Amino acid sequence: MNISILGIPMDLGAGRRGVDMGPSALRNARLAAHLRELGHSVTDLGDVAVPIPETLDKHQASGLVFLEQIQQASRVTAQRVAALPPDVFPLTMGGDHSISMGTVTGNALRGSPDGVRTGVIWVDAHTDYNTPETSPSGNIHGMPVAHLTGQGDPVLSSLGGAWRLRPEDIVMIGIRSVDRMERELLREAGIQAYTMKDVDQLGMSRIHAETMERLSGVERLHVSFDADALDPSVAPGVGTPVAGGLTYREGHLLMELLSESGRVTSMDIVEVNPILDTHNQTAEVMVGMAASLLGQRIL
Ligand code: HAR
Ligand code: MN
Ligand code: MN
Ligand code: MN
Repeated sequence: MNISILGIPMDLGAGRRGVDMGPSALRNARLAAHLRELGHSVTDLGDVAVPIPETLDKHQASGLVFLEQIQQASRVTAQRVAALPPDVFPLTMGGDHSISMGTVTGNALRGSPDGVRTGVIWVDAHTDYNTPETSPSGNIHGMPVAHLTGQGDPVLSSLGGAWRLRPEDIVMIGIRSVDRMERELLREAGIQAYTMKDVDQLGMSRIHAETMERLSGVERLHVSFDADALDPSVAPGVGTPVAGGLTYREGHLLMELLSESGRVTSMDIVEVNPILDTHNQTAEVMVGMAASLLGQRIL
């Protein structure tokens, strides 16, 4: 397979600095080399330009933190991804989770200006379904799924023109932190979310099977993997750790089963924060997750 790696060193959507160094940490963990060992042809496209927060005025007219800069970087990200040839597997690296507004949109628009039906598997401790009205923090990395489905601020929800991610084409896995009003919005939209209770009770194998069944009608399938889905003991280098997350093996099993399905067409790795990490452990773990999704087998 032809894999294109693209970094989006964005931390404007998060409440603390450091995830802008995620792409460097993942490159340092030899992401491309690991994928080449699996037989893939890998091209590193470098990084999208993202402004440095200290150079910006935090409080803008819109009220949303760094709205204009995030919109601009998301637009460029979507264009870069949409321009990739259809046979390429885009592997996009954050950065905070706001980058997925651009990556998912770009993947849906690849080779088709109106966008094609795209499913999203959102692996995360959080549902990232706040709107500017419901967000307790104002941080845009808590809002990308809402914007992809056409809600929230029109500046962000119109990135893909008329294309929208359908709520029934989203499956969330690993969930254990949801804000009160965000929960209401999720219920109204009917989004399928597997909490950690579901992971404990059903097991990852059954969750994978149900996910594939639910997303059987989509043409493309994007995996958006937030490192904080994993337990903080496995992935300590994240800005918003939440106890009780996916084990190392639950993460790998999901990636291995998705790989076997042969249906995944793109992936994000987001929220790796090297400042909070120990010896780049979290980037190393996430490189392993990408390798499992892209064909690494134990035997
Ligand atoms: N729900 C909280 C908020 O909206 C925190 C969510 C953002 N944290 C993430 N995203 N890492 O997954 O502010
Ligand atoms: Mn290694
Ligand atoms: Mn997230
Ligand atoms: Mn998260």
